[in-house]
Amino acid sequence: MTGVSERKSRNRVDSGRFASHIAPSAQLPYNFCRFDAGGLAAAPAATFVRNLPLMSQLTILEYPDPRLRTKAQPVVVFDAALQALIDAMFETMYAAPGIGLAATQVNVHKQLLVLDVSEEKNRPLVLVNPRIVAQDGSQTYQEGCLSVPGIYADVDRADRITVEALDRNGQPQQIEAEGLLAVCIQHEMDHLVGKLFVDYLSPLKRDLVRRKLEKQRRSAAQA
Ligand code: QAP
Ligand code: CO
Repeated sequence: MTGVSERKSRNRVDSGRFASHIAPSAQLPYNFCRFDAGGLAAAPAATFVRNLPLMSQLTILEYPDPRLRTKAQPVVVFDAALQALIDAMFETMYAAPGIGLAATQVNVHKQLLVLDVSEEKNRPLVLVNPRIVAQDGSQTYQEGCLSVPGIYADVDRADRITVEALDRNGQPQQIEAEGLLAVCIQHEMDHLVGKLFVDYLSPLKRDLVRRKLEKQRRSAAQA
């Protein structure tokens, strides 16, 4: 066995992110698009324009897209555009569904990530310009990534971390994390320096992942 697993049911078509009744409008920032009322129930933060919920779904870059290798720059301005980006990232992450999303994955090269590892999906966390200031122990977790759909593999990381970051308003916060939350923060922070969980695998396993993704995309394209 290779240690790299694949969940066929998770296969996802690139352009299939948008249901047929949802028209993406490319002219607007962050791919804002309108959903019908059915989309509203699932919307954590819908904005209304002329009584229509204005939802945002961001396009997630997929491995081996070279833009995933871009190093993110610190956030210096906490303006309305940043708030809109954060909201859109949460909507994209919850819709996927996922537990973490870094700005790099939606082709915004700022040091920003969102996560929610809670069962009830009611503990949203925003980390801006995060720094790990202490770490301890080690754990192995089977990770996945929205940018590497359908692929899961074991990765070793620190078990406990202390992170200093800013929140969505630019206020400093310190987070003590362990277990899944610690894994998720480390995984998302890797994205901000252009690193992916598949980089921890051997070149042989990584090549296997790349070929599995190509195969998935081929079968999705002809479906
Ligand atoms: C990173 O990953 C992570 O392959 C967040 O088809 C993962 O949210 C941190 C997802 C595991 C800690 C442990 C992956 C959704 C979501 C897929 C995700 C897929 C659909 C991944
Ligand atoms: Co990821």
